Amino acid sequence: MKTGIVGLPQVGKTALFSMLTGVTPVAGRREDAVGVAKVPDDRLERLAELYHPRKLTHATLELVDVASLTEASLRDGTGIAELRGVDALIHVVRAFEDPSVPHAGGGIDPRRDIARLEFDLIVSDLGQVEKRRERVQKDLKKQRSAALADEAALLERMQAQLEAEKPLRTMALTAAEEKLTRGFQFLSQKPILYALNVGEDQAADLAGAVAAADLAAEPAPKTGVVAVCAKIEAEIAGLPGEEAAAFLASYGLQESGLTRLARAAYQLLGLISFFTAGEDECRAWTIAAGTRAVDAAAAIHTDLAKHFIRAEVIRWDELLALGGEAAAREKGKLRLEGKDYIVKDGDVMHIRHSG
Ligand SMILES: Nc1nc2c(ncn2[C@@H]2O[C@H](COP(=O)(O)OP(=O)(O)OP(=O)(O)O)[C@@H](O)[C@H]2O)c(=O)[nH]1
Ligand SMILES: [Mg+2]
Repeated sequence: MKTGIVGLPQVGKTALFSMLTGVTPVAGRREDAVGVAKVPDDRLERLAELYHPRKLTHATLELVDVASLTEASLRDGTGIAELRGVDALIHVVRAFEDPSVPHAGGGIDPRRDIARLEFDLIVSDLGQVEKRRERVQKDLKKQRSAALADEAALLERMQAQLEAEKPLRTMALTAAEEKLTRGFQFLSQKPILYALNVGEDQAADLAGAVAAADLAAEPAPKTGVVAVCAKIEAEIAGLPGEEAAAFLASYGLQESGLTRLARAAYQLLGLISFFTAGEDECRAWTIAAGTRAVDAAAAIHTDLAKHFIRAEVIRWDELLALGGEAAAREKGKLRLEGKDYIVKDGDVMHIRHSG
């Protein structure tokens, strides 16, 4: 999953990116910085304690810190266009007070900043819709086709939505329409996670910070909110697990920002994790909620799907409670599921195959 970090200048985008990925982009760079964050997963760690695997593989979240996102490029739209290829956006919104760090809009006002960036997404999409509409109308004059007429009608609705300054993500689309729009990679259609970058003084009460920013009530479709303190995350970045936990606790935090951010992103995108576990490797796999066992097997390896016989399935905590696969099998607790079984978050699966 690829997510793009957006936001107004000097809100902590790069700080957050570095903390999540461990990558420090060169100052003044021209290229986008791309990094991979390991998705923290306590369940996977616990499975690893049971198996002592040679290899432990977490799920990952790919992040892009867009270099061209400046005050000027936001104005002319060029910075924003870089983001078309991502699955979701993380909008870093400034909530921390610091007179030494200039703030584009003046004082702290998350709602204003969100509206402002949303407007840039909308303008960028509107340009695309208008261009495509012209093209389709020209083609329709040459040759009437049902597909083109459908597209023209949809584009007209989209244009009206955008002209009313509403993002495309709130528009109700049929599955067919959704598919039709996919190729355009519209920005205001992408799910968006607002990452409220709070000051250290607000860290102990993140829910309070979200409420204070007026972001708690009535979440819009395909949006999510998570509060993080980039400053604190920076301090724990390189610390061993226990020290990091103690440091977080000293601020009244139970989990790292990455843990909360990853959870919010999974929820927003409708993603879940299942595990494969053994002495060789314990590993977390990311799939869409509602995925069938045979398709989950394909996420591991296409051959596994092709030669799929059955999946042996047990919930991660049941497996731990029983003390391992052998005991689970003996007690008949390993369920045998077929291709159409809908994989659940936290399932540990072993795919039996004939390949
Ligand atoms: N006090 C405080 N300062 C922060 C926090 N997060 C970031 N900063 C500071 O804000 C400044 C801007 O941070 P960046 O991460 O460079 O922000 P950015 O959004 O990438 O900025 P541009 O790429 O220039 O638009 C830096 O001096 C950071 O140290 C925070 O949580 N608290
Ligand atoms: Mg930056």
